[in-house]
Amino acid sequence: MRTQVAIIGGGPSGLLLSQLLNRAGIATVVLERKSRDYVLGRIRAGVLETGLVNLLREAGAGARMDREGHLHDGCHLAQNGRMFRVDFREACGKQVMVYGQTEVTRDLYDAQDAMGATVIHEAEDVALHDLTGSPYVTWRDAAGEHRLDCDFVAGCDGFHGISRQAIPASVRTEFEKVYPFGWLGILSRTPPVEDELIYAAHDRGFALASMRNPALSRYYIQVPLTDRVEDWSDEAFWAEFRARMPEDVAARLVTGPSIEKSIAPLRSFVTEPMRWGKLFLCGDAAHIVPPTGAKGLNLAASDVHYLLEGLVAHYRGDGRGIDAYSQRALARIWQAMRFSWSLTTMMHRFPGASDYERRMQDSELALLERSATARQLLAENYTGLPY
Ligand code: RFL
Ligand code: PHB
Repeated sequence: MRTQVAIIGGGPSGLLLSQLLNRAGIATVVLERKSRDYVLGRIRAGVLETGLVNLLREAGAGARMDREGHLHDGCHLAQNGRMFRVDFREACGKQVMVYGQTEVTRDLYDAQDAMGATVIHEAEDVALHDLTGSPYVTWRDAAGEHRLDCDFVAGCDGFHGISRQAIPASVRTEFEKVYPFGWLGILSRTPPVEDELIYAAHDRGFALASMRNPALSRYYIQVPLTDRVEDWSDEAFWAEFRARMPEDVAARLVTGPSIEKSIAPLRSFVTEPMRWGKLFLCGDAAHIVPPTGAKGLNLAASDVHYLLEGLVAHYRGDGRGIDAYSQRALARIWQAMRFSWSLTTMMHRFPGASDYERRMQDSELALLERSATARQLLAENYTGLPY
Protein backbone atom coordinates (compact mmCIF):
# COMPACT_ATOMS: atom_id res chain seq x y z
CA MET A 1 0.00 0.00 0.00
CA ARG A 2 1.19 3.55 -0.69
CA THR A 3 0.00 7.01 0.36
CA GLN A 4 1.39 10.54 0.57
CA VAL A 5 1.05 11.15 4.31
CA ALA A 6 0.81 8.28 6.82
CA ILE A 7 -0.89 9.54 9.99
CA ILE A 8 -0.27 7.66 13.23
CA GLY A 9 -3.16 8.14 15.69
CA GLY A 10 -6.88 8.70 15.10
CA GLY A 11 -7.42 11.25 17.86
CA PRO A 12 -8.41 14.84 17.13
CA SER A 13 -5.05 15.92 15.68
CA GLY A 14 -4.70 12.92 13.35
CA LEU A 15 -8.28 13.13 12.10
CA LEU A 16 -8.23 16.92 11.61
CA LEU A 17 -4.95 16.73 9.70
CA SER A 18 -6.24 13.86 7.57
CA GLN A 19 -9.48 15.66 6.80
CA LEU A 20 -7.76 18.94 5.81
CA LEU A 21 -5.06 17.19 3.73
CA ASN A 22 -7.68 15.17 1.85
CA ARG A 23 -9.62 18.32 1.08
CA ALA A 24 -6.40 19.82 -0.29
CA GLY A 25 -6.02 16.78 -2.60
CA ILE A 26 -3.27 15.08 -0.55
CA ALA A 27 -3.79 11.38 0.16
CA THR A 28 -3.57 10.02 3.72
CA VAL A 29 -3.98 6.80 5.68
CA VAL A 30 -4.76 7.04 9.41
CA LEU A 31 -3.57 4.18 11.65
CA GLU A 32 -5.25 4.02 15.08
CA ARG A 33 -4.39 1.48 17.77
CA LYS A 34 -7.81 1.43 19.42
CA SER A 35 -11.36 0.84 18.18
CA ARG A 36 -13.50 3.80 17.16
CA ASP A 37 -15.83 3.25 20.12
CA TYR A 38 -12.88 3.35 22.49
CA VAL A 39 -11.60 6.62 21.04
CA LEU A 40 -15.11 8.12 21.25
CA GLY A 41 -15.49 6.97 24.86
CA ARG A 42 -12.76 9.30 26.15
CA ILE A 43 -14.02 12.43 27.91
CA ARG A 44 -11.46 15.20 27.61
CA ALA A 45 -11.38 18.86 26.63
CA GLY A 46 -14.37 21.15 26.29
CA VAL A 47 -13.20 24.64 25.31
CA LEU A 48 -12.32 25.45 21.68
CA GLU A 49 -10.42 28.54 20.55
CA THR A 50 -11.46 30.44 17.42
CA GLY A 51 -8.51 28.92 15.52
CA LEU A 52 -9.80 25.38 16.05
CA VAL A 53 -13.40 26.43 15.39
CA ASN A 54 -12.33 27.87 12.03
CA LEU A 55 -10.25 24.79 11.14
CA LEU A 56 -13.25 22.52 11.83
CA ARG A 57 -15.40 24.65 9.54
CA GLU A 58 -12.66 24.62 6.88
CA ALA A 59 -12.51 20.83 7.25
CA GLY A 60 -16.26 20.58 6.53
CA ALA A 61 -16.77 19.24 10.07
CA GLY A 62 -18.15 22.32 11.82
CA ALA A 63 -21.90 22.22 11.13
CA ARG A 64 -22.98 20.36 14.30
CA MET A 65 -20.58 22.42 16.43
CA ASP A 66 -22.17 25.60 15.04
CA ARG A 67 -25.64 24.24 15.88
CA GLU A 68 -25.00 22.62 19.24
CA GLY A 69 -21.89 24.34 20.63
CA HIS A 70 -22.14 27.39 22.87
CA LEU A 71 -20.14 30.59 22.41
CA HIS A 72 -18.93 32.03 25.70
CA ASP A 73 -18.11 35.71 26.14
CA GLY A 74 -16.32 35.30 29.48
CA CYS A 75 -15.58 33.15 32.51
CA HIS A 76 -15.59 33.56 36.30
CA LEU A 77 -12.65 33.44 38.69
CA ALA A 78 -13.28 32.75 42.38
CA GLN A 79 -11.03 32.99 45.40
CA ASN A 80 -12.14 31.57 48.73
CA GLY A 81 -15.76 32.48 48.03
CA ARG A 82 -15.34 35.82 46.22
CA MET A 83 -16.13 35.70 42.51
CA PHE A 84 -15.55 38.08 39.62
CA ARG A 85 -15.95 37.83 35.87
CA VAL A 86 -13.45 38.18 33.05
CA ASP A 87 -15.30 39.51 30.00
CA PHE A 88 -13.34 38.19 26.98
CA ARG A 89 -15.30 40.30 24.51
CA GLU A 90 -14.65 43.48 26.43
CA ALA A 91 -11.01 42.57 27.17
CA CYS A 92 -9.91 41.40 23.71
CA GLY A 93 -12.95 41.19 21.43
CA LYS A 94 -12.94 37.37 21.28
CA GLN A 95 -15.00 34.38 22.44
CA VAL A 96 -14.51 30.65 22.96
CA MET A 97 -16.73 27.75 21.84
CA VAL A 98 -17.84 25.23 24.46
CA TYR A 99 -18.17 21.89 22.59
CA GLY A 100 -16.72 18.59 23.80
CA GLN A 101 -13.64 16.92 22.32
CA THR A 102 -15.69 13.72 22.06
CA GLU A 103 -18.12 15.52 19.73
CA VAL A 104 -15.28 17.08 17.72
CA THR A 105 -13.79 13.61 17.23
CA ARG A 106 -17.16 12.13 16.26
CA ASP A 107 -17.75 14.91 13.70
CA LEU A 108 -14.29 14.35 12.23
CA TYR A 109 -14.89 10.58 11.91
CA ASP A 110 -18.20 11.30 10.17
CA ALA A 111 -16.49 13.76 7.80
CA GLN A 112 -13.73 11.24 7.05
CA ASP A 113 -16.35 8.55 6.32
CA ALA A 114 -18.25 10.93 4.04
CA MET A 115 -15.18 11.54 1.87
CA GLY A 116 -14.17 7.89 1.88
CA ALA A 117 -10.87 8.49 3.70
CA THR A 118 -8.93 5.47 4.97
CA VAL A 119 -8.91 5.13 8.77
CA ILE A 120 -7.59 1.77 9.98
CA HIS A 121 -8.52 0.83 13.56
CA GLU A 122 -6.99 -1.68 15.94
CA ALA A 123 -3.60 -1.40 14.22
CA GLU A 124 -1.13 -3.07 16.57
CA ASP A 125 2.65 -2.77 16.85
CA VAL A 126 2.81 0.23 14.52
CA ALA A 127 6.49 0.88 13.68
CA LEU A 128 8.14 3.65 11.65
CA HIS A 129 11.03 2.88 9.29
CA ASP A 130 13.65 4.75 7.23
CA LEU A 131 12.44 8.17 8.36
CA THR A 132 15.42 9.98 6.84
CA GLY A 133 15.19 8.08 3.54
CA SER A 134 12.13 6.43 1.93
CA PRO A 135 9.77 6.15 4.89
CA TYR A 136 7.35 3.30 5.49
CA VAL A 137 5.13 2.13 8.32
CA THR A 138 4.39 -1.43 9.38
CA TRP A 139 1.66 -2.81 11.66
CA ARG A 140 -0.28 -5.93 12.49
CA ASP A 141 -4.00 -6.67 12.76
CA ALA A 142 -6.35 -9.63 12.65
CA ALA A 143 -5.63 -10.01 8.91
CA GLY A 144 -1.85 -10.17 9.39
CA GLU A 145 1.19 -7.94 8.77
CA HIS A 146 0.98 -4.79 6.65
CA ARG A 147 3.31 -2.22 5.10
CA LEU A 148 2.48 1.33 4.01
CA ASP A 149 4.99 3.35 1.96
CA CYS A 150 4.67 7.12 2.12
CA ASP A 151 6.32 10.51 1.53
CA PHE A 152 5.86 11.69 5.14
CA VAL A 153 4.73 10.42 8.52
CA ALA A 154 2.66 12.59 10.87
CA GLY A 155 3.03 11.38 14.47
CA CYS A 156 -0.36 12.26 16.00
CA ASP A 157 -0.35 9.37 18.48
CA GLY A 158 -0.55 11.26 21.76
CA PHE A 159 1.76 11.36 24.75
CA HIS A 160 2.10 7.56 25.04
CA GLY A 161 2.52 6.94 21.30
CA ILE A 162 5.54 5.54 19.47
CA SER A 163 6.30 8.42 17.08
CA ARG A 164 8.25 10.60 19.49
CA GLN A 165 10.43 7.62 20.46
CA ALA A 166 11.28 7.11 16.77
CA ILE A 167 13.39 10.28 16.93
CA PRO A 168 16.86 9.29 18.23
CA ALA A 169 17.36 10.37 21.87
CA SER A 170 20.53 12.22 20.83
CA VAL A 171 18.43 14.54 18.64
CA ARG A 172 15.64 15.21 21.16
CA THR A 173 15.57 17.71 24.00
CA GLU A 174 12.73 17.17 26.47
CA PHE A 175 11.36 19.67 28.98
CA GLU A 176 9.09 18.48 31.76
CA LYS A 177 7.33 19.70 34.87
CA VAL A 178 5.19 17.31 36.90
CA TYR A 179 2.70 18.90 39.32
CA PRO A 180 2.18 17.32 42.75
CA PHE A 181 -1.59 16.84 42.26
CA GLY A 182 -4.22 15.68 39.77
CA TRP A 183 -7.76 16.58 38.75
CA LEU A 184 -10.69 14.35 39.62
CA GLY A 185 -13.37 14.99 36.99
CA ILE A 186 -16.97 13.91 36.76
CA LEU A 187 -19.59 14.17 34.07
CA SER A 188 -23.23 14.30 35.20
CA ARG A 189 -26.60 14.70 33.51
CA THR A 190 -27.43 17.82 35.49
CA PRO A 191 -27.86 21.46 34.40
CA PRO A 192 -24.57 23.41 34.74
CA VAL A 193 -24.44 25.51 37.91
CA GLU A 194 -23.51 28.64 35.91
CA ASP A 195 -23.80 29.77 32.27
CA GLU A 196 -20.03 30.28 32.04
CA LEU A 197 -17.05 28.37 33.46
CA ILE A 198 -15.97 29.00 37.06
CA TYR A 199 -12.29 28.57 37.96
CA ALA A 200 -12.15 28.55 41.77
CA ALA A 201 -9.05 28.84 43.98
CA HIS A 202 -9.77 27.72 47.53
CA ASP A 203 -7.83 26.78 50.66
CA ARG A 204 -9.17 23.23 50.23
CA GLY A 205 -7.81 23.12 46.65
CA PHE A 206 -8.81 24.16 43.14
CA ALA A 207 -12.22 23.42 41.59
CA LEU A 208 -13.63 24.00 38.10
CA ALA A 209 -17.25 24.14 37.00
CA SER A 210 -17.56 23.43 33.28
CA MET A 211 -20.22 22.01 31.01
CA ARG A 212 -20.95 20.27 27.73
CA ASN A 213 -24.52 21.47 27.13
CA PRO A 214 -27.50 22.79 29.13
CA ALA A 215 -28.21 19.29 30.46
CA LEU A 216 -24.67 17.98 30.94
CA SER A 217 -22.13 19.28 33.47
CA ARG A 218 -18.40 18.64 33.76
CA TYR A 219 -16.87 19.40 37.17
CA TYR A 220 -13.36 18.97 38.52
CA ILE A 221 -11.54 19.17 41.85
CA GLN A 222 -7.82 19.15 42.63
CA VAL A 223 -6.84 15.93 44.45
CA PRO A 224 -3.55 14.49 45.78
CA LEU A 225 -1.73 12.22 43.31
CA THR A 226 -2.15 9.34 45.74
CA ASP A 227 -5.98 9.43 45.51
CA ARG A 228 -7.71 6.78 43.42
CA VAL A 229 -11.09 7.14 41.68
CA GLU A 230 -12.45 4.32 43.88
CA ASP A 231 -11.73 6.51 46.93
CA TRP A 232 -14.29 9.08 45.74
CA SER A 233 -18.01 8.30 45.96
CA ASP A 234 -20.28 10.71 44.08
CA GLU A 235 -21.47 12.07 47.45
CA ALA A 236 -17.91 12.79 48.57
CA PHE A 237 -17.17 14.52 45.27
CA TRP A 238 -20.24 16.77 45.47
CA ALA A 239 -19.53 17.70 49.10
CA GLU A 240 -15.94 18.66 48.30
CA PHE A 241 -16.87 20.51 45.12
CA ARG A 242 -19.56 22.48 46.96
CA ALA A 243 -17.13 23.43 49.74
CA ARG A 244 -14.73 24.99 47.21
CA MET A 245 -17.35 27.05 45.33
CA PRO A 246 -18.69 30.45 46.46
CA GLU A 247 -21.70 30.00 48.76
CA ASP A 248 -24.36 31.25 46.35
CA VAL A 249 -23.02 28.96 43.61
CA ALA A 250 -22.91 25.98 45.99
CA ALA A 251 -26.53 26.70 47.00
CA ARG A 252 -27.63 26.51 43.33
CA LEU A 253 -25.71 23.34 42.48
CA VAL A 254 -27.84 20.48 41.17
CA THR A 255 -26.20 17.10 41.84
CA GLY A 256 -26.84 13.68 40.35
CA PRO A 257 -25.10 10.39 39.63
CA SER A 258 -21.79 10.62 37.76
CA ILE A 259 -21.76 9.04 34.30
CA GLU A 260 -17.95 9.26 34.06
CA LYS A 261 -15.34 9.76 36.75
CA SER A 262 -11.58 9.83 36.26
CA ILE A 263 -8.35 11.28 37.63
CA ALA A 264 -5.80 12.97 35.36
CA PRO A 265 -2.33 13.90 36.63
CA LEU A 266 -1.12 17.42 35.75
CA ARG A 267 2.03 17.71 33.70
CA SER A 268 3.81 20.06 31.31
CA PHE A 269 6.01 18.46 28.65
CA VAL A 270 7.65 19.62 25.42
CA THR A 271 9.98 17.79 23.05
CA GLU A 272 12.15 19.66 20.56
CA PRO A 273 12.45 19.54 17.59
CA MET A 274 9.04 18.44 16.27
CA ARG A 275 10.48 17.29 12.94
CA TRP A 276 13.05 14.63 12.20
CA GLY A 277 13.66 13.71 8.55
CA LYS A 278 10.24 12.86 7.08
CA LEU A 279 8.53 12.60 10.49
CA PHE A 280 6.48 15.45 12.00
CA LEU A 281 5.06 15.33 15.52
CA CYS A 282 1.66 16.91 16.15
CA GLY A 283 -0.40 17.49 19.32
CA ASP A 284 0.09 15.51 22.53
CA ALA A 285 2.81 13.40 20.84
CA ALA A 286 5.05 16.48 21.18
CA HIS A 287 3.65 18.38 24.15
CA ILE A 288 1.33 18.20 27.16
CA VAL A 289 -0.08 21.05 29.22
CA PRO A 290 -2.00 20.93 32.51
CA PRO A 291 -5.72 21.31 31.68
CA THR A 292 -6.10 24.57 33.65
CA GLY A 293 -5.69 26.79 30.59
CA ALA A 294 -7.81 24.53 28.30
CA LYS A 295 -4.95 24.52 25.80
CA GLY A 296 -4.17 20.82 25.02
CA LEU A 297 -6.62 20.29 22.18
CA ASN A 298 -6.16 23.84 20.92
CA LEU A 299 -2.40 23.39 20.61
CA ALA A 300 -2.98 20.18 18.68
CA ALA A 301 -5.06 22.28 16.28
CA SER A 302 -2.40 24.96 15.77
CA ASP A 303 0.19 22.26 15.04
CA VAL A 304 -2.19 20.85 12.41
CA HIS A 305 -2.56 24.32 10.92
CA TYR A 306 1.21 24.85 10.54
CA LEU A 307 1.83 21.32 9.25
CA LEU A 308 -1.03 21.54 6.76
CA GLU A 309 0.34 24.81 5.36
CA GLY A 310 3.81 23.29 5.10
CA LEU A 311 2.68 20.09 3.37
CA VAL A 312 0.37 21.87 0.92
CA ALA A 313 3.23 24.22 -0.02
CA HIS A 314 5.63 21.26 -0.34
CA TYR A 315 3.41 19.51 -2.88
CA ARG A 316 3.32 22.79 -4.84
CA GLY A 317 7.11 22.84 -4.89
CA ASP A 318 7.90 25.12 -1.93
CA GLY A 319 9.67 23.35 0.95
CA ARG A 320 10.00 26.34 3.26
CA GLY A 321 6.82 25.59 5.22
CA ILE A 322 7.85 22.08 6.31
CA ASP A 323 11.36 23.32 7.10
CA ALA A 324 9.87 26.01 9.37
CA TYR A 325 7.20 23.72 10.91
CA SER A 326 8.97 22.86 14.15
CA GLN A 327 10.02 26.43 14.88
CA ARG A 328 6.63 27.96 14.06
CA ALA A 329 4.68 25.40 16.08
CA LEU A 330 7.03 25.59 19.07
CA ALA A 331 6.86 29.39 19.28
CA ARG A 332 3.11 29.18 19.90
CA ILE A 333 3.42 26.09 22.11
CA TRP A 334 5.81 27.82 24.53
CA GLN A 335 3.42 30.75 24.88
CA ALA A 336 0.60 28.35 25.78
CA MET A 337 2.99 26.50 28.14
CA ARG A 338 3.67 29.76 29.95
CA PHE A 339 -0.02 30.60 30.19
CA SER A 340 -1.04 27.13 31.44
CA TRP A 341 1.78 27.15 34.01
CA SER A 342 0.89 30.62 35.32
CA LEU A 343 -2.84 29.83 35.62
CA THR A 344 -2.08 26.46 37.24
CA THR A 345 0.35 28.08 39.68
CA MET A 346 -2.10 30.85 40.59
CA MET A 347 -5.14 28.61 41.15
CA HIS A 348 -3.90 25.43 42.91
CA ARG A 349 -2.89 24.65 46.48
CA PHE A 350 0.68 23.32 46.41
CA PRO A 351 1.67 20.96 49.23
CA GLY A 352 4.27 22.69 51.41
CA ALA A 353 3.72 26.18 49.94
CA SER A 354 4.88 29.00 52.24
CA ASP A 355 2.58 31.78 53.50
CA TYR A 356 4.49 34.10 51.19
CA GLU A 357 3.68 31.95 48.14
CA ARG A 358 0.02 31.85 49.19
CA ARG A 359 -0.07 35.66 49.38
CA MET A 360 1.47 35.84 45.89
CA GLN A 361 -1.39 33.70 44.56
CA ASP A 362 -3.98 35.91 46.27
CA SER A 363 -2.27 39.01 44.90
CA GLU A 364 -2.30 37.66 41.35
CA LEU A 365 -6.05 37.11 41.58
CA ALA A 366 -6.57 40.52 43.18
CA LEU A 367 -4.63 42.07 40.30
CA LEU A 368 -6.95 40.40 37.81
CA GLU A 369 -10.02 41.65 39.66
CA ARG A 370 -8.67 45.21 39.83
CA SER A 371 -6.87 45.68 36.51
CA ALA A 372 -8.42 45.69 33.03
CA THR A 373 -4.87 45.35 31.64
CA ALA A 374 -4.33 42.11 33.58
CA ARG A 375 -7.71 40.78 32.40
CA GLN A 376 -6.82 41.66 28.81
CA LEU A 377 -3.66 39.58 29.04
CA LEU A 378 -5.58 36.63 30.50
CA ALA A 379 -8.36 36.93 27.92
CA GLU A 380 -5.95 37.12 24.96
CA ASN A 381 -4.21 33.95 26.07
CA TYR A 382 -7.33 32.06 27.15
CA THR A 383 -9.24 32.72 23.92
CA GLY A 384 -6.11 31.81 21.94
CA LEU A 385 -3.14 33.63 20.44
CA PRO A 386 -3.37 34.13 16.66
CA TYR A 387 -1.80 31.48 14.39
P1 RFL B 1 -4.84 11.99 21.60
O1 RFL B 1 -6.19 12.50 21.80
O2 RFL B 1 -4.15 11.35 22.75
O3 RFL B 1 -4.91 10.97 20.39
C1 RFL B 1 -3.84 10.14 20.06
C2 RFL B 1 -4.38 8.91 19.39
O4 RFL B 1 -3.28 8.06 19.01
C3 RFL B 1 -3.60 6.71 19.34
N1 RFL B 1 -2.36 5.98 19.53
C4 RFL B 1 -1.83 5.16 18.59
N2 RFL B 1 -2.25 4.81 17.38
C5 RFL B 1 -1.50 3.94 16.68
N3 RFL B 1 -0.33 3.40 17.15
C6 RFL B 1 0.13 3.73 18.38
N4 RFL B 1 1.27 3.20 18.85
C7 RFL B 1 -0.63 4.64 19.16
N5 RFL B 1 -0.48 5.19 20.38
C8 RFL B 1 -1.52 5.99 20.60
C9 RFL B 1 -4.44 6.82 20.61
O5 RFL B 1 -5.25 5.66 20.79
C10 RFL B 1 -5.25 8.08 20.32
O6 RFL B 1 -6.48 7.79 19.69
O7 RFL B 1 -3.85 13.12 21.05
P2 RFL B 1 -4.15 14.36 20.04
O8 RFL B 1 -4.93 13.90 18.87
O9 RFL B 1 -2.85 15.03 19.86
O10 RFL B 1 -5.14 15.30 20.84
C11 RFL B 1 -4.72 15.99 21.98
C12 RFL B 1 -5.86 16.12 22.98
O11 RFL B 1 -6.52 14.87 23.13
C13 RFL B 1 -5.33 16.56 24.33
O12 RFL B 1 -4.45 17.65 24.19
C14 RFL B 1 -6.41 17.02 25.28
O13 RFL B 1 -7.46 16.12 25.42
C15 RFL B 1 -5.73 17.21 26.65
N6 RFL B 1 -6.69 17.19 27.69
C16 RFL B 1 -7.43 18.29 27.88
N7 RFL B 1 -7.21 19.39 27.09
C17 RFL B 1 -7.94 20.49 27.24
O14 RFL B 1 -7.75 21.45 26.49
N8 RFL B 1 -8.92 20.52 28.22
C18 RFL B 1 -9.18 19.44 29.02
O15 RFL B 1 -10.06 19.47 29.85
C19 RFL B 1 -8.42 18.28 28.88
N9 RFL B 1 -8.66 17.18 29.64
C20 RFL B 1 -6.89 16.04 28.48
C21 RFL B 1 -7.90 16.06 29.45
C22 RFL B 1 -6.11 14.89 28.31
C23 RFL B 1 -6.29 13.74 29.09
N10 RFL B 1 -5.41 12.63 28.91
C24 RFL B 1 -4.44 12.62 27.83
C25 RFL B 1 -5.25 11.56 29.78
C26 RFL B 1 -8.13 14.92 30.21
C27 RFL B 1 -7.34 13.78 30.05
C28 RFL B 1 -7.70 12.59 30.92
C1 PHB C 1 -13.69 20.81 30.43
O1 PHB C 1 -14.84 21.23 30.21
O2 PHB C 1 -13.44 19.59 30.43
C2 PHB C 1 -12.61 21.77 30.72
C3 PHB C 1 -12.83 23.12 30.53
C4 PHB C 1 -11.83 24.03 30.81
C5 PHB C 1 -10.61 23.59 31.28
C6 PHB C 1 -10.38 22.23 31.46
C7 PHB C 1 -11.38 21.32 31.19
O3 PHB C 1 -9.64 24.49 31.58
